[in-house]
Amino acid sequence: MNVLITGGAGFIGGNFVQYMVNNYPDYDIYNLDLLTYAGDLTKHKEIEDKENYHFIKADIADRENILTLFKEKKFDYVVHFAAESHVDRSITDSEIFIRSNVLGTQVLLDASKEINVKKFVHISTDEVYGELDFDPSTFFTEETPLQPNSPYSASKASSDLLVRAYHETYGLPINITRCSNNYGPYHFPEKLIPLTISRVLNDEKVPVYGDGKNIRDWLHVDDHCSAIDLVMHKGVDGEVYNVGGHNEKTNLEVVQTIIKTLDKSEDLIEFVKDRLGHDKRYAINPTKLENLGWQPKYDFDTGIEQTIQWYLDNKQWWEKIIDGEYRKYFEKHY
Ligand code: NAD
Ligand code: TDX
Repeated sequence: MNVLITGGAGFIGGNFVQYMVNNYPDYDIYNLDLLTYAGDLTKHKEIEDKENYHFIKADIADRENILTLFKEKKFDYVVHFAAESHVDRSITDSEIFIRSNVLGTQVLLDASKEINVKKFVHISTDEVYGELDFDPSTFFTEETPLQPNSPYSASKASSDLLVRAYHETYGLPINITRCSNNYGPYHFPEKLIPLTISRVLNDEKVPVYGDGKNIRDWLHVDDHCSAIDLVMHKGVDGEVYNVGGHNEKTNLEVVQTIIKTLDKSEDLIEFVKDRLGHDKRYAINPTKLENLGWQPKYDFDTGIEQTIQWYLDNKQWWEKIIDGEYRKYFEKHY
């Protein structure tokens, strides 16, 4: 079985590559990644010598190269993570989001259609549904209309619609997963949780947008990986599956939890200008996926504690990142 994982040098794709290499020794796992600012291969030190792991440096939007590669490798499964993923960057400049997220997905769909893949799993996000208000009885279901609010989520919704269209028009066997916010090892420190951990550990101020009351629904990345494994093997062709573990927290609660766990002072919190078009609340109803047989393993308290410990144990990974190009981005952005 040849499995192509795009974006496997990034956060979630990277965790999924390791999950697949370790759990499916009989599958050949191909990690295809352009190695943008968000991609790095040092995370794969423990699997890079395994016989079933292969890396290909390529741009998903490079049509000729991708079509040739698919004909050569005859992938059975495509699990598509590669994307520009940071909302704030899309607000500053959305051009690369359209190229990688929309055009890149279209190229992969064309290539998958040419070689009749068994399944194309498109990794999407709850952000395509827009925002919920603060009524805790409301959730995103698979039937919630798409109402993306940021250039990032609009690019993801566009790619979701292309994936759907390739199923309707050409009968391509697809699934779309829409997951809530992930956290866990190798999360790039521009995102709220790793940004907070790394800055608190360095006694630096943590920027909280607006009043900090916006709500996100957090899922440990390992639980996302097991959900994708299930959808890839058991998902009904053409279906969308929402992924989430009922872990709603305000941003302020998340930041306070990290500060408390690290035994630091809340004086590190700095309320800053709100994100433009900042979505109020995300919350997932995962019943459809649970009916397929999925259950998350982590509760937030255990997951966040283990994640904080991971950042303490793996300082060399994130220190290298925050000392490079990223520091320039951070200083310009805040
Ligand atoms: P990430 O930014 O950490 O990683 C993205 C990876 O894609 C990087 O390795 C990058 O080099 C690669 N990439 C970008 N453009 C590429 C291109 N043109 N060709 C080849 N590779 C390219 O992202 P992430 O947080 O791991 O998110 C992965 C996917 O999951 C994305 O599609 C995102 O929309 C989706 N998602 C993320 C979350 C979350 O909380 N992070 C939640 C739901 C869904
Ligand atoms: O410095 C910050 N301060 C702050 O208050 C940052 C970076 C974020 N925030 C807030 C904005 C959000 O309400 O924290 C919340 C989480 O922000 P991000 O970590 O940027 O994630 P979010 O915008 O929710 O999007 C994430 O989840 C869905 C991923 O980055 C997306 O790729 C995924 O689709």
